[in-house]
Amino acid sequence: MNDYRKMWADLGMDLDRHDQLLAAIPVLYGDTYLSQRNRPSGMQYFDFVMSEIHGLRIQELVEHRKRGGIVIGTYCVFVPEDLIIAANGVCVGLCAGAQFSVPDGEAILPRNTCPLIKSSLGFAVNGTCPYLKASNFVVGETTCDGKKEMFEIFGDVHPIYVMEVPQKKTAAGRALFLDELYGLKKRLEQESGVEIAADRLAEATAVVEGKYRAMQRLHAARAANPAPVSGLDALLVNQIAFFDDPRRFTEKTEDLAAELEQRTAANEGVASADAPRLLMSGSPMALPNWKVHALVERSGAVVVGEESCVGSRYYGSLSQGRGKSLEEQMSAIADRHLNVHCACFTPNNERLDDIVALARATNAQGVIHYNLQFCQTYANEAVKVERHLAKHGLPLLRLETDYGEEDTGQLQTRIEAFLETLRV
Ligand code: BJ8
Repeated sequence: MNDYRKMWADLGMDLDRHDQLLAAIPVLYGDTYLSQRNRPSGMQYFDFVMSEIHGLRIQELVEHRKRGGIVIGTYCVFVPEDLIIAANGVCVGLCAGAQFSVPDGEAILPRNTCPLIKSSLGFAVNGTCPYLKASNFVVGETTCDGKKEMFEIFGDVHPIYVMEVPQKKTAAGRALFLDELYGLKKRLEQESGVEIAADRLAEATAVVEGKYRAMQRLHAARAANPAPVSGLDALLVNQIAFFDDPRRFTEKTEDLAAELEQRTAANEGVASADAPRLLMSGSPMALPNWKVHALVERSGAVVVGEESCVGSRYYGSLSQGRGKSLEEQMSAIADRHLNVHCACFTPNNERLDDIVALARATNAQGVIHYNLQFCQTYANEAVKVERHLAKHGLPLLRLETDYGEEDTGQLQTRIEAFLETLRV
């Protein structure tokens, strides 16, 4: 790796704490990723991205800002990337999946808060997230109560703009969301000095949806048996999608998907054809949260899909019938995002159908409902998920965990017991 210390210092980072973080990542990555066998060669690019996660990509962001562009941080798939790109912006999903920053979050927030929220705030205050430091401002959202309250505290540390996301999929909810998108558009135009005109937005949407299409192709390739790629590797691609250059990411993901299709044609896979196949569903797994995928795959099963915002909820929906005018495009973007079936909505029965459809399409034999500890929205919705999957004859294992390692033995035991029931 090049020496980026001057860049990090110029960004105002805490270099000593950051050294601790950087020392931990390669060990975790090596143990989790590089120990896997028979990985597709297309994963080399994503390994490279990880090796430069706080280096080369941050340098690109810094240079983009020097050229007059803006960098916007986000925590939720309800923030449309194409609006940001159309304002000469780069959209980066921010660090929120590491135990490293949880104690910093817990120094401020109650401990019985979702780890994603504690990790986000922890990174904001501990000076170790260069993506946040490189950003002009962050766009937060009113999806869940814990997040929206945290964003008020976050605003003391870094500029933040909070957009409202409705809780019901009604005409009034849609009108509110569309109005919020116009508010965000105006804020982005103020920051960048760039007018988001119809032609700029159309081009940006083509870039973003090109990325979603590539991810859909990768997703489709995972339906093959034997699985041509591990769930861990596919999860990593889904995580990197949030901060990599979208055009480069699309090209590399298409290459990877093509390689997986060739593997399938040659009947080649990373697991045996009789390995249990599982769909993961529930709270998002932000980088570097690989915990449950790793436990599942070390137990001899393979994860074949993620019904998650770091998964199908992110790339599953494309804008439909997009017209040329700005108004038509904004409307189509609103509809694309309201098609994300997050548990913050009530009712949210579409998600129940999505899980069954995804399990069928990926040839999964069972579903793991993954819940971040203290994430009430997904925990309570899991009751309906359980009833719905039972009606469809799909076995379900509900897990609740945080980013720590204390419960891995217990989780492993429960996962292995679940896999036994699938094998008989
Ligand atoms: S669209 S899932 S990314 S809000 S922060 S709800 S884990 S308690 S992240 Fe999300 Fe947008 Fe919905 Fe997706 Fe639970 Fe934690 Fe809240 Fe969370």
